[in-house]
Amino acid sequence: MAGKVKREKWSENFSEWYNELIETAGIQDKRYPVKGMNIWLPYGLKIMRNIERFIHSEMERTGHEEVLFPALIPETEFQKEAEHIAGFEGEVFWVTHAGHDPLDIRLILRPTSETAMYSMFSLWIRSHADLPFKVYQIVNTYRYETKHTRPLIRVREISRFFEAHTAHDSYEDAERQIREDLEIFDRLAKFLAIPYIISKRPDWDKFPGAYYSLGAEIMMPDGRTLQIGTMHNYRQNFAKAYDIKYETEEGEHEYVHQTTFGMSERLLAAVMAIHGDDNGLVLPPTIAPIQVVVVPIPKKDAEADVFAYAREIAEELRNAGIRVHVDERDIRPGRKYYDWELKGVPVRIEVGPRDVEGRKAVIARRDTLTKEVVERAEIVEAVRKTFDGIMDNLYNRAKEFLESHIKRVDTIEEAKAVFEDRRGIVEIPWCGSEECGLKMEEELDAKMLGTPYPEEKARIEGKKCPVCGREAKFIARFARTY
Ligand code: 5CA
Ligand code: ZN
Repeated sequence: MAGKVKREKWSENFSEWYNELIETAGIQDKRYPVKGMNIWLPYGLKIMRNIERFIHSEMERTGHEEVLFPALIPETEFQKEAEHIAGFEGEVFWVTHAGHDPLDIRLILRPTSETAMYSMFSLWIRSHADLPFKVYQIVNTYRYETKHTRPLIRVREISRFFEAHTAHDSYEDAERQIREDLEIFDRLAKFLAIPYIISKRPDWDKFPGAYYSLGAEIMMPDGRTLQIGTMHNYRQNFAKAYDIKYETEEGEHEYVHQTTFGMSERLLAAVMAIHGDDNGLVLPPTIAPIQVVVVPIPKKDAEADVFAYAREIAEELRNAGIRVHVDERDIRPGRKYYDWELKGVPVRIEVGPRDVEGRKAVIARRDTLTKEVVERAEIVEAVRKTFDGIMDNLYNRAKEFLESHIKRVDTIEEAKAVFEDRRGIVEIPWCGSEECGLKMEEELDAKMLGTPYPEEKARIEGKKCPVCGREAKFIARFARTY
């Protein structure tokens, strides 16, 4: 119950809560003198690295190889795929000079790496034996975002941009890749205890140059959605522009089919927003730099025993592979609790003279703010069980929140009422025409996320499009978005 009261305030002032917590929890410093570019602080970077360690292991598991491309792309390469340029030209930073001289061929700072990678793919990919070809990198990319910038969420230097790029001998194999991306994404989401939905973007909002795009969205505390991952099937669009061909077994030369899969530090923003509460961060134990903090509560003049006991417990946990820290600072315990709660440490162990005597310890959970007394001899088991309990609780309460924010409606009036009330995602029948889709976006002052994916989930019968009155073919999702 205590936890619930706290989370209400978090949901009322989410935007301010978030901006403040980024700094107070030691994630980023926003005072760097370039708008939309922030500094990673050690604690924030450690959390992000733990997220990325999981991504690297997933890439390894699925046979993607890591590469690193330069950040600068010649204008001439950038301009090879028409839709891609049209989509990005208003968003790129240019390098026009070197020293005192203007460059003959101007350079752009990559907003994403298709146009950096694909002329090289055309040199590397020769035969069907080279396919499927699967690479990825985690790099900084640059986008001159014109919407309101926000740390981790909408930045102009995306400093932890993950991008996987693949090439295939057929459309079917590229489709298989998209299914693999979805599986990787699902495993990552479980690792972060984040429930999400997948939508197929409408044609007018797909990635520039893509045949189709899928987006993964989460529900933020204020009822707006945040896209935290995308998968795109390019078909042969880029292969034709960059001349990426392979020789078939029969000796024919065919263009490859390509896909990409992208994510960023928005993943960390999602973790902060979804699991956090009024006391600060709540980190899933999977990514917490410190999983357990041990706080000794010594009595005056009898400190040695309590400190020794605390260190002994920490040592045992460390040997069991748990990331643990003993807070031996000379300040009041209440002050220590406050600090570690703010930083989202999943488990706190409190030990005092009576615990030393009775061979016990107190385990405090960050997610529920509840305490439990455990036997000293069972400490490792108890901590592990608590971690599992935290992962389940974080996931379940977030899933309940997401599901309670998705509303099926039949009319524009009902949809409007949802956005006036608690926001969330509206699912409404749609004939499939761009005209009606755009009209609904305008009427609702919301964005169409797209249709539920996989496609079987998007089909409906017996309903009418609320704009034109024709038979509805799909369910379309609308939301106010970040
Ligand atoms: N080339 C494709 C796939 S790698 C691509 O760039 N797709 S994207 O534009 O959708 O970006 C991939 C992911 O990067 C998005 O899903 C989002 O999570 C993240 N992202 C995009 N723009 C920003 C931004 N300005 N700040 C933070 N993260 C961003
Ligand atoms: Zn219609």
